[in-house]
Amino acid sequence: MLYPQANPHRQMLDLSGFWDFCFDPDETLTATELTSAQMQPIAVPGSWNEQFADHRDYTGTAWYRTGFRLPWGWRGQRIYLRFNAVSYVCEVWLNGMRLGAHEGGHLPFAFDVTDHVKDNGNVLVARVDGHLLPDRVPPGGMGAHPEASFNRAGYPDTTYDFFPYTGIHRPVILYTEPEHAIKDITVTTDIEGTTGIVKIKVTRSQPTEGTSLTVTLRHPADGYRKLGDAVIEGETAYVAMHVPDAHLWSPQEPNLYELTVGLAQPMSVLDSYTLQIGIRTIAVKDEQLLLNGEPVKLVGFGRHEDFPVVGKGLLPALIVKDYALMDWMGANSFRTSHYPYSEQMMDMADRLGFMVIDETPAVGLFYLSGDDPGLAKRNALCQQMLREMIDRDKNHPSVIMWSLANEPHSARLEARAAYERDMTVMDNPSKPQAVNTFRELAALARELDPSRPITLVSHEGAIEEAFAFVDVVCLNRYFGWYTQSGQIDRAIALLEREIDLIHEMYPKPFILTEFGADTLPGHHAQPPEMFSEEWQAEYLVRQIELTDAKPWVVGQHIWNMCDFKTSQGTLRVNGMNYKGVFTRDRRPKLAAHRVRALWNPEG
Ligand code: GCB
Repeated sequence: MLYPQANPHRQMLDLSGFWDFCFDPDETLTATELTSAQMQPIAVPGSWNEQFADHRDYTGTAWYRTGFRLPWGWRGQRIYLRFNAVSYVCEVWLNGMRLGAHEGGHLPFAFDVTDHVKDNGNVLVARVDGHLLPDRVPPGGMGAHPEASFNRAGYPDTTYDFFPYTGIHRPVILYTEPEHAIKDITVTTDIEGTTGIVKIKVTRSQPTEGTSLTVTLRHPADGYRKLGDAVIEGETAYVAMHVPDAHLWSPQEPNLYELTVGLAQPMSVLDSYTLQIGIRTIAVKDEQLLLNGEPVKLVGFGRHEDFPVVGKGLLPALIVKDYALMDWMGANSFRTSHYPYSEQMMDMADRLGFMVIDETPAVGLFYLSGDDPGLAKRNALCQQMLREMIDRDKNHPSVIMWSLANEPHSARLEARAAYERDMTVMDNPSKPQAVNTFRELAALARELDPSRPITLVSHEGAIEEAFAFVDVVCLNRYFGWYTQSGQIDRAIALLEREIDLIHEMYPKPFILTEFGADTLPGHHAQPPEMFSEEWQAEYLVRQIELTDAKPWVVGQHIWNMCDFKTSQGTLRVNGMNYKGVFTRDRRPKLAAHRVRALWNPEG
């Protein structure tokens, strides 16, 4: 799905702004009977939980409404309405006509509204349902179920550790496409010597006699310009271009080329679309991750889309700020924990040269021993979301890996108990349902995109047998925090023993995708003590030093870049996770300076 753009053949109108809004806890309202008296203003994009203090913890149903007029010149085009992300189920009506619904909070969906849109006075209504339920992804509503939440039930009742912000979180865009349109572009790149090979697949709306496709590749810095010839088969066209002395994309030099695809008839251009692309390769060889054929090591963070007042709403200034802070730290990468981030964030990663592990919203997945009525639907949603994520993000050079899930509860209960006794995974196989889920997801990811490695981020407590299906082993570990609290030496010894064992079982590149400690800004202790800035700094530095010493560890991502909001519970003071090396308002803690000295010594 191509992002809407304005050019001589396409137009777009961002409907962000103030919409009308009302809560519907009893689910009695209907799309056509909403009255202005019921409604209050809300900002789109933005989470409702932060805008209305009396509904902070509300994750039920609510209604959004706005109006628009069709801009001049749009008639005669195909017109679409695109929601960039709505959490969680969104059902949409235009002028009283139901357009459809979409499930899943972090990926875009669009409707063809050509036949429903009026020149004047359109009424757009969206019903948003944020219920936390066992058959949703991510799931919720499992209370303290020992197989789903490890007894860490919080309020609101999630199976994951971030606040379940709800609402229209990213822009809503009305856009046009011409009748003969470029529907999709897929770019893959390769390198032969100093020549870049760019393979482009274009899908168009309809095969039409006498139309031709042109592809232009341009490097703005050196005036390089090349035209490619397309081989057209029905709706699909293929172009392969050889770029001599290619400017490769890398974190050090995030070179981007401008790719323009044009669809034309002899006397007129019918459509065109421009995309920024990067020429690079990404591969796993032996125990290394290779970018452009060279081993690369990821340093950076797990993060969240989270900020006061907007919640999970898109905030462009925050994107710029966060990249600046990551750059200051010497980070070169991050994981979109635990859901795909905004398209604006991904564009900026391409431009600024950050390597991204792109993760689906499959966090907190569980597999019940007894009857598990939600499992089939969760699995189907995981597949849908993986498809939608790859479809959305496949052309970003910054995306170097797909992550199928974060911390599925794959361990059998007795295995978890055994793990807690001796802190090794050796004799504790995964639940077969988990293995099946990831066998299928891994196969699907490879079918959809054979060009990128895949991974799965595992929880403690079991041998993650699904590591057999992925290219890179990712683990989150909190020795010294949730277990062996306060004992850094012992934590380091256990961490080393466990990652060595797992590496023996799965000799693949390894990334420590989470390690961290809650830290109250301004709390100091000598000698260091948990929750103090000194403790966090020492804890992180020791784990960085440990993993630096292992050649097969190709990445270290601190949990978390910034403090972030969570559900309330005994483990979360103020309803916050304080593991950030920056505060929620982006001020560095002591650890930021200490880690920066390791990651960015010359900075
Ligand atoms: C984890 C989760 C992450 C949590 C973190 C923590 O393993 O992946 O979502 O926030 O632990 O702080 O407990």
